[in-house]
Amino acid sequence: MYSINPTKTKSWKALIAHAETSKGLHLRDLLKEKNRFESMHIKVDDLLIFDFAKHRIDETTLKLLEDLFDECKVQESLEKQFSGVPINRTENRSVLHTALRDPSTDPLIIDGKDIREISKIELHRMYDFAESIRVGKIRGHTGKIFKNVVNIGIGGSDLGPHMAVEALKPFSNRNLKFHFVSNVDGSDLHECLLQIDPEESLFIIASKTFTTQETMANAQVAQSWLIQKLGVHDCIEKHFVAISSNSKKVLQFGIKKENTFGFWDWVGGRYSLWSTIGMSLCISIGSDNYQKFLNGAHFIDNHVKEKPFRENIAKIMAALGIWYRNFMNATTHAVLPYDQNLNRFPAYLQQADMESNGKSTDRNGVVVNYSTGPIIWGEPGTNGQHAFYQLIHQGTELIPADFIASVAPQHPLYAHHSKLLSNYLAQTEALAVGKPIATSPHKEFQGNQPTSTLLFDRMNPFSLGALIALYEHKIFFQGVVWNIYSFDQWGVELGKDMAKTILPEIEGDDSEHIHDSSTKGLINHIRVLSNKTDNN
Ligand code: G6Q
Repeated sequence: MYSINPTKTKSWKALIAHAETSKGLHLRDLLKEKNRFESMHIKVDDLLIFDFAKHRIDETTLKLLEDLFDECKVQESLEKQFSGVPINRTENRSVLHTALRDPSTDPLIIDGKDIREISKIELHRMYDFAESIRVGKIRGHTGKIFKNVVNIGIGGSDLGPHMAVEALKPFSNRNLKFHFVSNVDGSDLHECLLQIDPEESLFIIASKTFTTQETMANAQVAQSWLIQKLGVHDCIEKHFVAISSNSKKVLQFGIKKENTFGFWDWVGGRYSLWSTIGMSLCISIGSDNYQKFLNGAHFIDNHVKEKPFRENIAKIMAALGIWYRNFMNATTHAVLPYDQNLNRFPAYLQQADMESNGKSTDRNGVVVNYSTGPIIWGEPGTNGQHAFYQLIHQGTELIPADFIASVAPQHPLYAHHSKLLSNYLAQTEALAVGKPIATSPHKEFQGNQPTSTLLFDRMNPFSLGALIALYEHKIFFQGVVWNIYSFDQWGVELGKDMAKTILPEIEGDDSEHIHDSSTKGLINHIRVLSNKTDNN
């Protein structure tokens, strides 16, 4: 990968100067410009419209951001990613989740193997398995049809499938109930096991490494619970499936080869929804719909590869994020789906974005002297309107926000949908133009809060695939400009290691460990209280 310090580029310096002169811009005035909407929206077939007219930008801003992308070699980097160059340098891996959704059969060789061929074989195994579960061909140990699917996984092995199963509920097999257990807080698994009948439950153990503490702890307890409930060890064969790249560990755990679905190092955890990690989604919506989901993402892959900057939604999204983060000092970015079924989307994006671009060391190993990824947060509208929108409207922060909705509802309550959409549009208008004159200063709205509008024709497997892919590419483009490695996640390691040291101490090991005074005090407190509880 290239290593270009963005602050050294001509366009970065020009953007700093331009930001100074843009300080006086107000959306109320910008939106009065002739043809503003016409020149600042992108319509993609019958899929979606992306409106970026409600941003504190003008033609100069867009031109300078485009120059920045050119100087930072964004397009060249994208081509490297697609061609399999190991752009995840700190782990020496290619980044090819895009290949999973590409129907092409042209060989793409990574580590001596044609990954297009091997991934298609694995995806087809998943389709067959998912269909057999859906029609009741594969059943539990006592011959009962599965009614519960429990995905045990965490992080990238949970957030994607969980979000997508929720988002596509209207396309799901309603005879099946889906549960997602991720947390090592025992309540997560315990509450799930209370709800399900062991004879009718399929467990999917989703873990790329098959060593993750939380997932392994939950999988082991689920396994013992099932054996105890069904009375025979053999029941595991019928009720447990593994999704992993570590076949050795899966076998050791006791899951048979036929029930193991693989994926590979060139698919990062938080980008793995397109692989067999999507098993729960595939069972929920069926393999035809799952393929439409992949097609939607592939459609966007082509869009971002082919479209020039001004017609490229992911590039504009990325550029706007950089404009606010680096030149207007915005620290957060809100993602606000006006779609209840997308209620897990902000949480999913938090991982995708913050684990990818929450870095402060550049590609040369040097600490950066500019801001990188913002804090991503959000909740579905209209709920958020009755909670945190107050701060966006009248607080002191600049908070760019993405408003996501669909013209067609996913339910038959049409009057509700008109109400939802009127709120959706009213909020972006109110945030932009505000209300500068009111009967009291407390009732004034300054406006000038920027928003992007992503309005889909309808939410379905294809459009969900497209939506996710847009954000994936946005994240990648920003990482290129910020000159960071977006596909590693070393920041999650330290706490994990320390937890391993603290575990035996909490459990009563008396050997001396070095901790800061606060942590030591808290460990002692837990030990004292746990002893008291044990003695009662
Ligand atoms: C994602 C991360 C991380 C990972 C989880 C689960 O990009 O790598 O969130 O997905 O730690 O890991 P396993 O799938 O190996 O259990």
